[in-house]
Amino acid sequence: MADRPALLQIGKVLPTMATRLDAGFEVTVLPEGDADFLAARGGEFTAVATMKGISDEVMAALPNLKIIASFGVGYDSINADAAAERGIIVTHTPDVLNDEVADTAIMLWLAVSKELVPSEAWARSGDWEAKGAYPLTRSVRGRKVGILGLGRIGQTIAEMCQLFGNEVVYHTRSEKDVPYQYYGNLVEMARDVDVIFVITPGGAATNKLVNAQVMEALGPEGILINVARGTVVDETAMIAALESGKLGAAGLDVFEAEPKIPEALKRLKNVVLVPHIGSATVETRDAMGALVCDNLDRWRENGGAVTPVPECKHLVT
Ligand code: A2R
Repeated sequence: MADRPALLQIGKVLPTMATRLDAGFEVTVLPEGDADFLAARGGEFTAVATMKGISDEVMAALPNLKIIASFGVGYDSINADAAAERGIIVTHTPDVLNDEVADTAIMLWLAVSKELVPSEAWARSGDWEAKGAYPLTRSVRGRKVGILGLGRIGQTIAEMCQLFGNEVVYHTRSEKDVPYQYYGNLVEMARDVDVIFVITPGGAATNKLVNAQVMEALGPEGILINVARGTVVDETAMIAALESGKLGAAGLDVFEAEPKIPEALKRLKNVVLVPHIGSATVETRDAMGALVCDNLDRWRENGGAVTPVPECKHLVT
């Protein structure tokens, strides 16, 4: 392997990452809108560092590619099966963001239940003086919580819910060895809980998993929190359910066509919307960036990787 392998950078990296990438690699940033670039130079690159996935077209234009180091735990914007077939290792950044994303999920739940946004507006606008105390809100204490996707982040959310005295139940494809009740059927779980936290991966297998039936089962008092991917929830059905009151409220960090958010969703009062900030703190993003670089450095040193995605584990010795 070359001392300083040629690395293609897709998207903007953090300053701490740029320093480390430059130390070990000959870095070229993929120019946007330059159709000729890959045809001319695609063969040079053996490594990719990406902040925003990689399209099938770009992957196909890199015939000598050996590793794709991706920033983030979700890698639904990378065809990992196709990469594995070509012997390309895909890596991601699990675990280092569990606490941050769980914090964001709990923040959204608290903000929705305790009506942070409208009550803050009440304080600022002078309504408090003019109209008196803000109407009573709902407590998160003692609620029954359903977690859709009890993986690394889902389990962290479950642990945080212990602090509020919540009973936690969950739905996944396979039952886990955990002290929480398992539901094999998502609609049945939705019927039994006060809130659902959505924290599965994105991609085809989970597309619109939370459909109208699930949201209606969650009900007029129910709360939906999505910190996974916008695609996991049927957004059109969610807007209809929130508008009609069939679903009580929602706290959303992710959207189907983000950064676009449907106007109908923005108009709703029973939602809290944040711009995909799940893991977006200085501390956690630095930790994620460091793990991207750790993966690339390991590969440069011995062809391995620290955190390959499951589809590519067999490529790493
Ligand atoms: O289904 P299982 O037994 O493989 O459990 C996984 C669950 N899951 C699903 N649950 C229901 N229906 C599905 N079609 C389905 N597919 C996967 O989601 C597992 O319990 C959980 C994913 O856990 P981890 O792989 O540990 O992911 P992590 O680190 O918690 O992150 C979850 C997602 C990322 O993929 C990003 O999209 C987002 O959070 O940041």
